[in-house]
Amino acid sequence: HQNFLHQITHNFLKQHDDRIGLTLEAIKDGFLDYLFFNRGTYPDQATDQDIYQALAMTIRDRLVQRWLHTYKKATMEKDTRVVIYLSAEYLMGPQLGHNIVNLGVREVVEKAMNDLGIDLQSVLDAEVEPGLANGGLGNVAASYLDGLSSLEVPAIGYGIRYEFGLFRQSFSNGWQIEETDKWLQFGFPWEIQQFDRAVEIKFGGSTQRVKDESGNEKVNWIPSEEIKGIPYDVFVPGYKVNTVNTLRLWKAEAIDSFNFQSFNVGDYYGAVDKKVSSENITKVLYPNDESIEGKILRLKQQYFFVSCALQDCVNFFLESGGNILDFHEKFVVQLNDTHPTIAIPELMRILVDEQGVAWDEAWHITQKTFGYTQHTLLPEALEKWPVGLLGQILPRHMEIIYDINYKFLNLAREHFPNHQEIIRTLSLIDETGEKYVRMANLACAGSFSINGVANLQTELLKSYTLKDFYSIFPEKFNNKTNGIAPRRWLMLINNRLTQLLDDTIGTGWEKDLDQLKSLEPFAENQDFVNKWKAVKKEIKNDLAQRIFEQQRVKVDPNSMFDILVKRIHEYKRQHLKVLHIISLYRKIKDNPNESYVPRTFIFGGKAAPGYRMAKLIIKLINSVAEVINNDSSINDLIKVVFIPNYNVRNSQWIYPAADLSEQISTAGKEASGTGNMKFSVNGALTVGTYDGANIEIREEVGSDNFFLFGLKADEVKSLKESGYNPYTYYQENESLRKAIDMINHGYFSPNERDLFRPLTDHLLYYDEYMVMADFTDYVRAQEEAEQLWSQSDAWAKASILNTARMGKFSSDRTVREYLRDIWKADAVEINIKDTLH
Ligand code: 4GP
Repeated sequence: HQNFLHQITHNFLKQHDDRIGLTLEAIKDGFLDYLFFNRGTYPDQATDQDIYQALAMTIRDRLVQRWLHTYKKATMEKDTRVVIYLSAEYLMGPQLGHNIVNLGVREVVEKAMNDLGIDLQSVLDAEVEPGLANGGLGNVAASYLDGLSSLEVPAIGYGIRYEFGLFRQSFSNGWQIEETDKWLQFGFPWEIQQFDRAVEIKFGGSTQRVKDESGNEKVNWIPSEEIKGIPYDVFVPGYKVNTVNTLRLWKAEAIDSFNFQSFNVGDYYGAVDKKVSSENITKVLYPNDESIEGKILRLKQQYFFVSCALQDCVNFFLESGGNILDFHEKFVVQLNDTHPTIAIPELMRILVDEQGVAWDEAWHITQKTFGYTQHTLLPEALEKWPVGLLGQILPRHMEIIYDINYKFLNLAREHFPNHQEIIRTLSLIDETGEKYVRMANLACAGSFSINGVANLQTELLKSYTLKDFYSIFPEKFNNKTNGIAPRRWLMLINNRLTQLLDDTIGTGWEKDLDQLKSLEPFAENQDFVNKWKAVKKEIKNDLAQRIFEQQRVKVDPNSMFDILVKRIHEYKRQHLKVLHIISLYRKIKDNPNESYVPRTFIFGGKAAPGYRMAKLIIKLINSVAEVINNDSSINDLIKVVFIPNYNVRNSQWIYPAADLSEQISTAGKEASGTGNMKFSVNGALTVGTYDGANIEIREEVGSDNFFLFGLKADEVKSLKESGYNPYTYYQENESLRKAIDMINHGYFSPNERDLFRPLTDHLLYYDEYMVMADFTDYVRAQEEAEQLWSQSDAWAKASILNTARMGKFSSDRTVREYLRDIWKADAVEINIKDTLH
């Protein structure tokens, strides 16, 4: 009967090809159909949102069959290995344009819209993006899913369907204001709810030792709270292949949303209370990119989604006839930083308590299942949870962690006999004061692979952060330098450059970014150089126009667009950039008759709402912008713009327009960076420190095409150890002193002179991130950039070489390395002509 129904569906699809067809007519018909029957409107009366939703549904139709085939024919099949990606964050970006590009129908869709008198770009602009991430690690999670699909490898990403994503940022009087991100307000057309795959999640209570039928001891967990996880599947299509993988995001719901006992006694609010508190778990993304210690809700979020994910994997593996002892053959589970680490004791619990697997065997399976990616070098970002809190929310997991720790420390003692101090640092439990569970230690003990995200960071992990783990398990450590998806970060966002590339070197580079190499000889071709400059100019015009529409600030597209966009954080040193701008401004004012390179400084980025210094930096940038942009005496030579609400959508206008990319973190602090790659592949030159992936970018593009400055990681360390005194730099460098004095004298805050004191005092007397020490060399690098800029052909050539030499940083390369060294999963070609059963 089931086969019969499948057959009917397939016959139906063949006859009614218009739901899956990629022809101009099919797409136009589909679109008009949705507009009328689904949105209830005529084309001439449709709002932007109607048009967006109708086109989204039309494109989604084209994904469903491919997705279903991938899921049923590849993922669920017992004998294919599936990559499972666990991440608390996914920065998916706007979906419509991306899915159109990956389906390979950009031109057809553009034409279909044109025929109907609609501008595709304005449709794309109507999308509200799912901002389910803080930044970096969510961005790579999304890129790697895209890469897995493009390489036709079956994969599932698991995460949380936050009702509210990362807050929206606006400015009031220069200060950051946070507003709720209601991204689901108009509905999200790219997901399918899967009620029948809901699972139950337990919290709290206690454990009990009981004997099973055969007299073996077993542990029962008697929870005090149970809720339901409902999955929503988001399509992840590969580029011009049939593979459409699944991003399965979980929403928390109450099991019993209505408590009738309370209701009967007239307590209506009490009755819905439980529903509200259960659903709170997936209400909002924590807006911090560092760890959020001690927040019960955050721990519940983490456990909620990993338990949903592992239960789901176990369920469909057993449904398809798998043997639980082969779990690690079927799945490899990548932990995206420490946030999903509770998956390790959770898998142990499922195997031992629910599936009756013996402890040692379960540990063997667990250790063969997990790989761990570490994304940070900031010690404060290494997550830890108070033992009391973890034990209260997850009592069974706390026992399991202690058991793991006991065995793990026995092993560690064999490596380090009589090294009590090392054993203490290796322990999964921090016992130096209040007891904590160290999630990074748990991840290292429970995974077969531990990787950093750029060479330098991996080396620093091995020699400092995870040094003792490295001496016990050197074979587990490996590096996977990050990459970015060329489809989104070049093709989609930079149509103009894409056209020029296609016309010059042909297509094919989007799947094999190394092909951009063949652009190199064109750097010597004057005709091409002129075209390159013309394209850049048009792109900068677009951004200039957007800036004017949004902020009423006129910027000159002929000026150097010097851009710093990323989270606001002291280690990323936006304040170093501000000091440079102020010193330049001072110089122009003091010497108005000299000649200067006209420059536009563009900022973007959000500060964690509780991070006061970062918020003060935002206020400073806006205040400096206010003064400079309104000072007619400098003849518009420099302008400063802070684009509010930096997100994927806004960034898509920014990266292609950059001349100079600012990657100026204190060396040894930025694990990798991926913005640096997005800029460079779009032809920006980098001014950067010897940090993270900057080092590898410079290696690739050549030191002539990169402006390096600043202390190296070991120099930062030794300067700190030898007693760093930032005040001496203030005394010795006049332009630095003048810049700081201007801030301190209230030049940028006339009504509140001391407003920025906390910032300047910190710089003068503490300066953890060595802004003062790097200032002089930073200004030197900026002057070098200005010199090259003055020879516009030489600059264009360096810009071309940046794009041409970025092949290494395709996320396809990174994903291939993960597949080769860690995941060991194969491609499975999807044939949508096959019948499904
Ligand atoms: C970020 C790192 O700060 C950044 O250097 C890296 O490029 C990115 O991960 C991706 O690997 N870390 C986070 C975080 O986003 O929350 O720790």
